[in-house]
Amino acid sequence: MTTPALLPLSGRRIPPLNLGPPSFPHHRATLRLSEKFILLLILSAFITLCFGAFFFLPDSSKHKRFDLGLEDVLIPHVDAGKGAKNPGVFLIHGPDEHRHREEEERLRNKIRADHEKALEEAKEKLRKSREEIHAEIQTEKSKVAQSMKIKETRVLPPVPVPQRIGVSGGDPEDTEIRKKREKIKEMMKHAWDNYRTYGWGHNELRPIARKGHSTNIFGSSQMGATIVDALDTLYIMGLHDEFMDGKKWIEDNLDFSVNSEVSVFEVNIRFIGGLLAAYYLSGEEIFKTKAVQLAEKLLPAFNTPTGIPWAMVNLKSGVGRNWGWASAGSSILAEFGTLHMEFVHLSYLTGDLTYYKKVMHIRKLLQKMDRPNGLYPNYLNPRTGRWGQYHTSVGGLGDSFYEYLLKAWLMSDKTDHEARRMYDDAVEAIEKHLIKKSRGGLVFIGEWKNGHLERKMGHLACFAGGMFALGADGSRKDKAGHYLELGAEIARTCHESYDRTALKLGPESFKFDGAVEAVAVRQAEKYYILRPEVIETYWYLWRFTHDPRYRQWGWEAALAIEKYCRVSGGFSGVKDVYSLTPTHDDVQQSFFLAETLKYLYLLFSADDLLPLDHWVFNTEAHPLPVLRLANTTLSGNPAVR
Ligand code: DMJ
Repeated sequence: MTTPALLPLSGRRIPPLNLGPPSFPHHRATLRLSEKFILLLILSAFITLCFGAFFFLPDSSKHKRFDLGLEDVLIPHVDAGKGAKNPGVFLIHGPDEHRHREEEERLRNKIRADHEKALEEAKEKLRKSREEIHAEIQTEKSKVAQSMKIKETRVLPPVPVPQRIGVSGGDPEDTEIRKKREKIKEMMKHAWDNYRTYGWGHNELRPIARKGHSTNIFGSSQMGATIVDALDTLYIMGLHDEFMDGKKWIEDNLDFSVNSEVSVFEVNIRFIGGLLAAYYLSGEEIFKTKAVQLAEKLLPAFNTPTGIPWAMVNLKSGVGRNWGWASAGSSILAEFGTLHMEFVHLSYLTGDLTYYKKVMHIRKLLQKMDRPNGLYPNYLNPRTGRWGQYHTSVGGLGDSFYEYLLKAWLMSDKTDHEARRMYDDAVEAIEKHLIKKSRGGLVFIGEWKNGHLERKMGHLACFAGGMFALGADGSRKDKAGHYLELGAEIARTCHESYDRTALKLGPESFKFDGAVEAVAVRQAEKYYILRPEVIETYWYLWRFTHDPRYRQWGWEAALAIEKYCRVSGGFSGVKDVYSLTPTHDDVQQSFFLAETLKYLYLLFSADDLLPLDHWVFNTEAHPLPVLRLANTTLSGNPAVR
């Protein structure tokens, strides 16, 4: 790079005024006054001429083009505009020239200095030993770890905590009902105590082998899934010693800085949901702190080209990926669509809108997409933003997405109209294309696969009975009665799926094909793994109708669980509900304590325990309070609107 010669504005040279000592002193004394006067006159005429020449030059001569030849040091001219062809050519306005020259010089010096500094640093590095370099890297690492720790232990802003309404009590008046409720509490104690003895700290329990158990959804680490999932059930049942025991384990052991790949959905609904519910019920800060620490670890899962999160994320590295079996690398509707409730609460509690924005982005993206027959396919590719296989279900892979649309509306104190609209549209399409009546008069929800309806309903889809009942109030065209009735029909069908088995426990999935109604056909669909959905639906229907049949059906299920799933080391799933000599699968699922036993307990409690106008249950049965934001904001801070 060469510095261009800088020329004066006019291009002429002005002879310097000699104000110094006279150049011909020997004449000085001899000059007379008149001569001095004439000289002065000539001088002033000359100055006037120069001055005039400067002012009367044509305007264009004031602008001079300079080709700086500096492609990398650009001081764009204000008039250059977007279409300027040669960014190296500058138009320099007269009065600005000096400033530009200085700026140019400054930049050049800075570049030179930076280069020299980088060179020095590189030389310095080369002189260092491997050990020294290694030590430096370690120091840098611990600095980063330290700053992350500070972030982890940071004090969260105080926000108005919603009132803890109906967090205990609910004693039923009827003695018979009270006894049943006591029995459910005893079952909870049996499940918890055995986990405490044989599986403490592990994710789940093997009640027959009497040891810890885990699956890939929890990653490779012992994160005490059962403890976190069970906390709120223990709390509402008044099992306070057990609750405090769980709290202590969480305080001392629950650590998310582990090299472990977990399911974003499962960790969100069980851990974040469980911790948030424990916080709102008990008011203990530790649960909120842990929920936020974990949520921060999940955020890298959203780093995809579309913002649709990966199904799994490594809690340490933040690397995400999808399940190998999910339609050509797709993310799953029921997974990325079941984050809203927890993430809205996280933003509320932290004052950090990041969580809220992540889930709203998902919603906006879904709204823009075409939906075949108005139905949402279960698979969406997070790289391309396109649907994967056209498979729609209200059971597995789709279920809780619909549930969260409705619950987003309820949780917002019925102000999130967009969510309600999306729920109503989705339910209308589901009713039109997926809900059918069998020959024997049972209403079921089928699955849409590549253009045809499969007449099969999963145990998971049985939750929809409760969802339709919960969404009845506020439905379009005042169809509340219709949706309550639809919920009741689904409850009846799911009860039939239980009643038509040997164990009075429902299979994983059942068919409606010719003479086959509400019965599993394939061996691989005959298992019952302590799932809650049918009992969940009984409970919602009970709350809205107080029809005693729901308590009766719930009790039948409780007795069957007690009879066929209870073992001395806890509770286990069974492999074939049509066989009177059941084989156990030897797994006590964490959702048995979080959901199944909680819904049973609520079914035999009075309605003032966790009233539905104040609490909304996440898909893992963790109650989160309705956020009434009229006097505050989502970030909890009245100043941030
Ligand atoms: C639970 O983890 C949740 O209810 C989820 O939404 C689906 N299934 C299991 C229990 O069956």
